[in-house]
Amino acid sequence: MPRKVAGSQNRSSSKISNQQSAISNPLVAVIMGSKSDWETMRHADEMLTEFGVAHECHVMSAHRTPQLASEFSAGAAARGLEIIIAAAGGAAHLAGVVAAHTTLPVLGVPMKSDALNGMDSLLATVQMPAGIPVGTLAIGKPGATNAALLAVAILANSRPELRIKLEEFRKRQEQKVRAATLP
Ligand code: AIR
Repeated sequence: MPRKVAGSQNRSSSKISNQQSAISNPLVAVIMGSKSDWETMRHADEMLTEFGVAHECHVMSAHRTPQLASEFSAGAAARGLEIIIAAAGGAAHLAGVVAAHTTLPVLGVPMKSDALNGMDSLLATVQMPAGIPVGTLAIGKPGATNAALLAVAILANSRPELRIKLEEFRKRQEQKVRAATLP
């Protein structure tokens, strides 16, 4: 399976590859329906890396690799994963299918699509039937970034060091906005 594994101690330098790194206990999986989603989803990868959260990235599709998607999500909790970030575009069913196979929190990121600018992805991801939730983020890069930040916030509930990092991140962000000057 195309994959990339990263963690606080040893970050794989490859983008999406078949290599495995020494990190054996990822807490977050970032999965996406196509390699073409990587340009957007690398922002989730980068944010998780910034916070030192061990994570892995894979390509899998609810439609093109349905068995892989269901096996991956059904086995995710047993492997120690705590959160799955799932991105797809168009008929974006990946997050919903994954959520159907696991009780782990699933954060959905709708990809911007050529045909409908991501509205199709957004509606396909967000409109889940009651009983199987997908926490849906914004379309595209803001959604990718915020999915990682939300994953950090969830993990921080039981990891005080992550809570401190998150508070520091917010402070730096606020300082940047306060210091902004207009031309
Ligand atoms: N996709 C892949 N399998 C099912 C879906 N919905 C999505 C991908 C990508 C879009 O289809 O997540 O956003 C286009 O994929 P590709 O591979 O044609 O570039």
